Amino acid sequence: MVGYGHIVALNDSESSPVHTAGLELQQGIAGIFGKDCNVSHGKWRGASSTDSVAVVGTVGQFQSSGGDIKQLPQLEEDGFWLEVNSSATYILGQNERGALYGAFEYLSMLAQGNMTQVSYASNPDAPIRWINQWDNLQAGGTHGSVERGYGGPSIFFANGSVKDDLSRAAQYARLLASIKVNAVVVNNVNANESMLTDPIMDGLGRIADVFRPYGVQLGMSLYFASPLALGDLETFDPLNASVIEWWHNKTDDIYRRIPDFAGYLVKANSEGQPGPLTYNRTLADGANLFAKAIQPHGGVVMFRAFVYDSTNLNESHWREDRANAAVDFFDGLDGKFDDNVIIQIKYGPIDFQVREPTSPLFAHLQQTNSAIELQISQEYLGQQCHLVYLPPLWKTVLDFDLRVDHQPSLVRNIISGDRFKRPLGGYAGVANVGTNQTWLGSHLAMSNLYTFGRLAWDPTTDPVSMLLDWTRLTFGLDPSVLQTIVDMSMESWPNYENYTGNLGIQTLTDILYGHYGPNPASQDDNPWGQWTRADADTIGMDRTIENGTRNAGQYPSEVASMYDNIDTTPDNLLLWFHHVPYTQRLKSGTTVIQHFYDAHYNGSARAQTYAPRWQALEGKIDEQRFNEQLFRLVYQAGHSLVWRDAINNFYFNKSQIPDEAGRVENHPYRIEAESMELDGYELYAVSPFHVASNKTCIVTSSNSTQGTASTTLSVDSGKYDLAVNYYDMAIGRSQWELYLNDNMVGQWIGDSDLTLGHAPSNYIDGHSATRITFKSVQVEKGDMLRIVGKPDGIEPAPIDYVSVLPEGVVD
Ligand code: GCW
Repeated sequence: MVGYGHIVALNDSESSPVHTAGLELQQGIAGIFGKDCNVSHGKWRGASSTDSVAVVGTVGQFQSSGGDIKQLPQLEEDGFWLEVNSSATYILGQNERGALYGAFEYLSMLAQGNMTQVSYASNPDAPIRWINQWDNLQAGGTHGSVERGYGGPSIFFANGSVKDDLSRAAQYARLLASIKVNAVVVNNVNANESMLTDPIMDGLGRIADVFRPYGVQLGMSLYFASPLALGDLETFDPLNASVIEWWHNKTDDIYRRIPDFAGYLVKANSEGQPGPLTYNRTLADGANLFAKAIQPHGGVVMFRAFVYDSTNLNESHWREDRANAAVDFFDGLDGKFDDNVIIQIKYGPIDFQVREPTSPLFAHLQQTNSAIELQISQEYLGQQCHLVYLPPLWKTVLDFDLRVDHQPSLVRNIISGDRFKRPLGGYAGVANVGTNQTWLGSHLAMSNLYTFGRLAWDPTTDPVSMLLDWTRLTFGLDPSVLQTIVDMSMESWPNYENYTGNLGIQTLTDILYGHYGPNPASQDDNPWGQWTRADADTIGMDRTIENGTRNAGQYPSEVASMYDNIDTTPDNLLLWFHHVPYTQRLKSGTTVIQHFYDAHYNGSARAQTYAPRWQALEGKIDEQRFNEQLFRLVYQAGHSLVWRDAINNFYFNKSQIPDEAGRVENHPYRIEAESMELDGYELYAVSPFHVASNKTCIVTSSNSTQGTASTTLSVDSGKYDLAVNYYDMAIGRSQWELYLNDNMVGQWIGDSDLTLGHAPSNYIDGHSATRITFKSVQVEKGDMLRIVGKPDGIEPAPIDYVSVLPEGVVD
């Protein structure tokens, strides 16, 4: 082990990342080894001291202190040199931020028990490694404090202002510096002109101040029509001279407060946001307006490619396709953007679905900088209530070869700037953390934030090795903990895909409300364009060139012909590119519909194994995290069954093709609530129908009186798991009690808003549908099972069914 008498940080200014690095090393070494080291800030007087020493600073600071490292290679911006030898450790950044990154990397080695001697340079693959937060100035409204955030309210804003206490913001910057993220856009892309008022800009200045010691820069989302909305001008036409001057002045105002301001993020002409098209100007005119204002200050403009018309798309037009929007809207604009503009492109052509092909736009921007937008916040992927480890999904896009001009053209090499020799590019991760202690609302979800940073630095990093690092740093070195978390995480995304939307049909969640639980019908017959075109006989989007939307033709020719031809389209994107009968055979030999059924049964069965596997770690993980994560995994097991049955029922209902294995709509262990004897409960037809077993649940007859549902059990005497499927709405805390004869088996409350920290729905639907299981209950033949439900507020203690499950059976 390398010992430390002394840490030297080569900058004594408290806001400098090198100063921070000194303190982090001191704190980290104390935490890991229980050893106190002194830190001196400022100059280093050479290695003459007999004490072992760790020196951290920039290469420039080191050299001007008389230091010399022989083999030091040229470092890139934010890069660092890390050398650990028997007498000293040298952590030298190309800039101060790089030095801090090196310090964190070194601590990460030590914390994982890696005490080896090393000497290497590490450089980022891309300069843009940004986090986007979709934070609103105030809670309320349709999307609350953080749009698509599942970790509580904003750490930056409350009640229309920047918070007074920014200690969490500082902690966030620390966390992000440790994963080499260099900027955060703090407000929602659905932006608000108030961001540009003096009080808010002053507040942003305070956020930037707490970010600065960690080398994290602040960025801001802009509302395109701000000059008009703030009442300063009567237009927001990007070519109007007063508009141009207005933005220059505002930009100067920002830089006066925040000299190291990172740049702007712009969502224009999309989902109700105004933009240059309003004035028949091009998207490039719009982007360059900001680019020119910010260029003298050294800032950049992240201009989103997520531009589409969510009001006029019409499914009755066979060739219409939202997936075409980005390439269509940016058509003819390559080369027209200023050099400090970066086009920020979501990984797929639609919207963060469980599986999408790579966005074809990456291939079209060859004289324009581009960045990929990944979503850490699991909007369409279980919202942090389901375990879904995302890097395997992200890698399907980052490693995809678009074969531009028949040359290797991996997406990660396009966004790094290498493939088309662009000066800028990189990664934007939509994180949406909140005030929840866990940041994202779930302990295991944090691996997605960690690995986002790792991939943005080096996209060739292997998903398993990053996960191992994260797990060691988060839960320690116990081999069984490592194995379990890695195994569960690595299977989690394919599994989630299995029990949600298969074969490229998209997640099949409710796209009109919540984006969480199942609602396949919501995809179609509306202008949002996330269509499946499912009817009684067929399903899938025909995106072929001759007969379909021609979307396949947006890809370079090698990729285009692969997707255009059903025989060469991979099964997992079959329904993305082709419209086929349910009886279409996959390469595996099974039919589309049977694959749906099988995948949903297999995926949800696999999800049942998570909680027991986690439970086997009891005592090896601290109690709080153990219990909180266990709760989520049990919840996920229940909700995966809701998904399974909803999707299978829906497509069985449409196609009338039975499951070859006879499982769909055949549930011998279930007792439907509506078939029980009811007192104070009445039947309720659930919408969408497929999120209730037998389409129906029961609700109390009034909001204030309790109901009872009872039935005599005819099963043989023995031990059973008693599972109750019910609905836990966001508003209301109903209470339920389950009895066998007069003995209470258990009671529970509809409080998932508290326990999950996230209330997915105000209704009885696929978001609120959930399950509680009482394990191993002794049942005698002829026992009377009784559920008493007490409504609360608008929540009428709804119950769907009870399953009386022999040991080992889940249904
Ligand atoms: O994924 C969709 C989300 C919107 C989001 C939009 C976008 C911030 O449902 O909530 O708006 O994409 O990325 O702009």
